[in-house]
Amino acid sequence: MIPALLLLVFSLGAPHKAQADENPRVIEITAKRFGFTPNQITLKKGETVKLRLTSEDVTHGFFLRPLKIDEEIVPGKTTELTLRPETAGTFTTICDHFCGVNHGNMKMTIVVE
Ligand SMILES: [Cu+2]
Repeated sequence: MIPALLLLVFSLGAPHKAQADENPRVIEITAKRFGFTPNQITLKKGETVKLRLTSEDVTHGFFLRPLKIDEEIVPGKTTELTLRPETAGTFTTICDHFCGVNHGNMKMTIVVE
């Protein structure tokens, strides 16, 4: 009786997980000279998230080699990117599109735990 019940719980659990991946958590990120808002986000390892990037002024970059992110954020346009980090750690995305004098300080932290 108990194993059958467990089986039922597991089979109900599975579609739930698939559904979560189809409707991932959406995180809005705004770029503006010379920073990102929010400037730190925390993700769970293996979690699918959708980042929605917009710019409030000029074109910025959003680059992070370890997570294979290489996007351009163009004013008036929303750049969407789906991410599923498989490695825990603290990562720093940079703006790799020259946007002004403090361009080199334009960074955002992604924590994967
Ligand atoms: Cu920039």
